[in-house]
Amino acid sequence: MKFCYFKTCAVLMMTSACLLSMQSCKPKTAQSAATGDAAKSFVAPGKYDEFYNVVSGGFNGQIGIYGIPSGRLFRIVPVFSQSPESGYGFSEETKPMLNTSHGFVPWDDLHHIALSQTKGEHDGRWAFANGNNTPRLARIDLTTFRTSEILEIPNSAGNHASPFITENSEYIVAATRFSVPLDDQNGDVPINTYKQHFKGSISFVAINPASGEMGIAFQIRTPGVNFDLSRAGKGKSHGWFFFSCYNSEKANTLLEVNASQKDKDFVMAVNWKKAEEYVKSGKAKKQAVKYAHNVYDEKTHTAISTVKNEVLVLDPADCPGMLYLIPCPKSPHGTDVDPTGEYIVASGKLAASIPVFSYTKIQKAIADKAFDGEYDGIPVIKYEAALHGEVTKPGLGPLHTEFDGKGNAYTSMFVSSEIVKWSINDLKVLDRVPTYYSIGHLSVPGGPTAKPHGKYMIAYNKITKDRYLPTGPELTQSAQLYDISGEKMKLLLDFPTTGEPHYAEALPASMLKDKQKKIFKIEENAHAYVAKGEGQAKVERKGNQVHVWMTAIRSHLTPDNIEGVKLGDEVFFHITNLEQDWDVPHGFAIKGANNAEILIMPGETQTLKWVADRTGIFPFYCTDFCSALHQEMSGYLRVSPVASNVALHFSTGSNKPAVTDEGSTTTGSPGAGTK
Ligand code: RUQ
Ligand code: CUA
Repeated sequence: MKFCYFKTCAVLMMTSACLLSMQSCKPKTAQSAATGDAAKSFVAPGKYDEFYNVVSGGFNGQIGIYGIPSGRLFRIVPVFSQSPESGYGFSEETKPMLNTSHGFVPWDDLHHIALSQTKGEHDGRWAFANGNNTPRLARIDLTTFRTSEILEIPNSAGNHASPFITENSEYIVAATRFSVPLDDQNGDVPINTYKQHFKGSISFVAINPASGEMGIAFQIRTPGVNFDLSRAGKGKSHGWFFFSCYNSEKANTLLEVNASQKDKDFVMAVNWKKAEEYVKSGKAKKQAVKYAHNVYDEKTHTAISTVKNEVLVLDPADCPGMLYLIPCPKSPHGTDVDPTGEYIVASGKLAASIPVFSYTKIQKAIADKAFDGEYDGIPVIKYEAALHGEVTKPGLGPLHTEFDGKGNAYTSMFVSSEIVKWSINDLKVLDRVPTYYSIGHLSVPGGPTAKPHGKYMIAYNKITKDRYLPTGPELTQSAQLYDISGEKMKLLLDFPTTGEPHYAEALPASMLKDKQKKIFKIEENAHAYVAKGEGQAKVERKGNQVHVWMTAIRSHLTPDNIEGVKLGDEVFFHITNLEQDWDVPHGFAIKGANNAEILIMPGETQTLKWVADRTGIFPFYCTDFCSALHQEMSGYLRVSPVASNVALHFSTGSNKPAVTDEGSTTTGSPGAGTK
């Protein structure tokens, strides 16, 4: 379990008390889903769900795709972690996806999902996600549910306020959780010189509207605070971003105490249209950095990793009117913008109320210069001047807010384990339901867009104690589904999730269901080692490397007998799946492979590297049960001593005559040969 961070002792004690004895935190109105309501989440066998739910896997670095309302898990999409299911990060073609300026990083921590938007609404093209630990952003193609691109973020550490998307997918942002010395500075400084040397940064990553490709347009250098979360403005507030930040004390040790000295931290309002103008007028300075940009090409079926070495950086000192700070009580965590773009909800984890800011008032305050001084040269807007109002006594530990498009907001309460529904207009609490337990994020389908799809709400909880059959020291992670179509919220379903769910976004099944890619066309396969038919299967030696152009089709591999590999050879199995039918992958594994196996989709080529570490016979086989004769889909590779004179030979379907003299081999069937 991971928790969000609390800073006053009072709440810390309260929280740990709750953690030690969940009973005391269990809402008094504890209920289980009533039978009548449970039927609403029942999707009959053979029927489809109404929504695709794209859910972060947290520390597993993956994304889970679930159906709503059933809660059924359809797919795990590997993003920042190697996948023992698909071979992502294991095959030679996908390894470059996990390349960074620190080298190959096989596992990261993924928190937030952003679905692409057009005119403020979901457009069903891409999902974006953040890699927290080694700062990166990923783009997932929603026609293949595969990771297409990963972009590393320089000048960052703990990429938490990320990714958040603008209403036409112009940008996604990535703000650093940890301020650190900049990448081009000598970072070898005493940690307690934080106030002098540590800086924050916000990256604006532009999205190519046609291809979706990401590129860092510019970064904004900020004071050395910790950024937590963000949302883009929309509608009237389009052109702005709102970031929550804490540790305005700039503490570098024992943050739970030292970063809670001040009564208020900030929401940072960024006028990114203005920032664009400053970039255009040449105000941005070039900074030398190093970051990886990895792109997967669907035609070559191969990822290429490029290391880039420059970013454009804006310094707020040169850019008046670009940044403003709004005081916000007690360690703001979520900041969320309502569907109209007028209201900005900032949830102070330790605050007794939820402040709701008004975009119109913020603009007026800026025009009137209703400032309360400056923080590191950035104007601080007067709290009251920006405030629409406060939701009073909402519950304990407000974290995140989503909207239903009907004027209602739903806020998760970590400490009091509940969701509170309130009215944006008059800020009155309308309803509350318990969650089991310690809810983090919540999500309404389309909740962060201008047009929420509504109907359901899903809670993502940090604790599941006593909700499921126990499984050793670690209990399952879980989500809960609520019906929000009526006045009162109703619990419908508990469903376990893979990894720790943080944020999620759901969109109607109709947006994706009929545009799924079924196969990769074999005639379009431009892989460097493709074999487009069994006649192109071959084996070639290049020094101590042996390349095998292998094909897979129900139910044999070609070639399936390979001899003449020598001890110490590096063998590259380039396997092309010749199938052109939906959902007929073939797998490949060979005894002793250090990276175990790969899975190849119809029309695709993927490569498994294997080193001959001893002499002998090594069986290989298809690992995906593909037909009645799947168990027959196999073959043998022979490894001989370095000094042996066994010639390189391959065949399928023909037995070579057994040879007593190791030198005299003959060719086998058509398509077989001696090299
Ligand atoms: S955070 S539980 Cu990593 Cu999105 Cu709020
Ligand atoms: Cu191919 Cu089993």
